[in-house]
Amino acid sequence: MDHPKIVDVLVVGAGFSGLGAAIRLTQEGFNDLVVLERGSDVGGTWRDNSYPGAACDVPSHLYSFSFAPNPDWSRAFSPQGEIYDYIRRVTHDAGVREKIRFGVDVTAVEFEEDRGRWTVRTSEDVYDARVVVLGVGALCEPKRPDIDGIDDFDGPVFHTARWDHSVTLADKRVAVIGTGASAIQVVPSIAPQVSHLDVYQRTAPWVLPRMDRKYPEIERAAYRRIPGLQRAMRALQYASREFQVVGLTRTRAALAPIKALGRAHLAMQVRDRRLREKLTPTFEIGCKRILLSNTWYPTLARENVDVITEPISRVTKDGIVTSDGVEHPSDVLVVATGFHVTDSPFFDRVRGADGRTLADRWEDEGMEAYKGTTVAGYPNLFVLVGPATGLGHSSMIYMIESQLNYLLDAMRTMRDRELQTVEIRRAVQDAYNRELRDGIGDTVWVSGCRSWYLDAKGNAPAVWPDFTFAFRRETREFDLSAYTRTPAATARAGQEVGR
Ligand code: N01
Repeated sequence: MDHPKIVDVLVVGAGFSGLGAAIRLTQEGFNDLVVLERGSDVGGTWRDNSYPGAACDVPSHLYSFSFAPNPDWSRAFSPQGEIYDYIRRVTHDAGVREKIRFGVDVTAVEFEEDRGRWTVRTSEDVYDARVVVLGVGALCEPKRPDIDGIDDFDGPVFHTARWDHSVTLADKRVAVIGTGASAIQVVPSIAPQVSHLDVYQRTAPWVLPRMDRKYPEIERAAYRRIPGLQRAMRALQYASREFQVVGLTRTRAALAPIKALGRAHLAMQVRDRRLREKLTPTFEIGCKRILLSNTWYPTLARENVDVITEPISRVTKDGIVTSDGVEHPSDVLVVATGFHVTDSPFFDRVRGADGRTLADRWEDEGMEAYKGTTVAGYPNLFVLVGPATGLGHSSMIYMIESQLNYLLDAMRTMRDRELQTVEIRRAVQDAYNRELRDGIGDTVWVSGCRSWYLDAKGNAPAVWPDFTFAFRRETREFDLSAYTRTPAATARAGQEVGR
């Protein structure tokens, strides 16, 4: 075997989180860094989710890096292509593209305790790294539904996050399974071209009006020219979103106006009583991500669209059979069934100091980390978009930037104190998570719905249960006293300090 490539920091993934890490680290002088990306371009989820209608449901000025504002967003909610272009431009402008190795699949990330370093195996080379930053994202591994017969379907079957652009939908009978954030963007976009569309709904989502608008040139010019204006707009968007946290985590009554808006939106857009009943949510608003669309309900009321609420029994080669025995013929099957979040296959590839994978650890003990970022038993590993960082109401980029502050301060601390490794103390991590769990019991996310925030045991380890500024505050500085550490000079002997 060839000698491993030695690198100080290895980042896995070139989506928002991995790129953010690469940019901030190189800006701070941590230049001995490589980013491994399995795809052929940057962009992560914004590269992969190219389905018709893909767009962001967080306002553009907020859904961007604070260090790379874009006055040229074309509208309040950016379409996927514009966000993808933004990520590519930011990568280029920051000069980090040359740090990225594309088409490299990371197959194993293993900590070697005697050396205090990580061995990272890939489809190409082996790397030997001091620090590993996981930027693989939470919504990156499509979850295909486990439905009897689905592999025997005669026509194309694809997930929204792996849209097959070679398939023509015009004049076809199409089935879409799922009614989450992806489905409600796809369905209105394809309904006008297909001959018939069946939408399989297991749970009716809460859908609110989408306050989207084009930004006229004069407004964009103002963002370019008036100092602080764009920042003020971002702050306004942030504050209006953050207000929801009161209802989501503390006072359910604060959700009442949002709920009333959702009910009114449905009543105004769907005249047919039977359809309206089907589309009326039966769970607490906010328990699943609140969806935004002005076109979802009118599309479901179209002549060529049926909403099917009978559970799916099986897929045949010609279509879908529901529990009432009816076979619904289809030419194309689109699965909009979400992602492996708490059970991402990538966790199987990461082995800590005791040889256990993150997948095993998190399956047995729950998906837990410290401040969403570091994990006991996995020294010098920084997980971006890790446990308890997920949001439904605001921008994940805000959470990522908070984690980057923590990462950067950890790197500076290790450099200044000449440390080889830092590892969160188990007791500190446990206490931190006990507090999180105590807080989550009162939140809306555990009020009885099914969502990607929850794990198989019904706990909600993926979601941040507080104001996002509270997370920003707790990740501002790296708290070295919570960590055991090994000094650089003695790492090879496995000596520890700070216990
Ligand atoms: O996935 P989901 P998504 N049989 O998990 C249904 C982000 N996002 O891709 O509700 C039948 O939300 C499932 O039914 P139920 C955003 O964070 C952001 O839509 O579990 N149905 C549900 O309806 C979002 O939260 C944007 O009963 C099955 C759907 O499939 C996250 O991605 C845009 C089924 C899955 O919904 C995921 O959204 C798009 C089965 N076997 C996505 N299995 C932005 O704008 C699952 N379902 C930023």
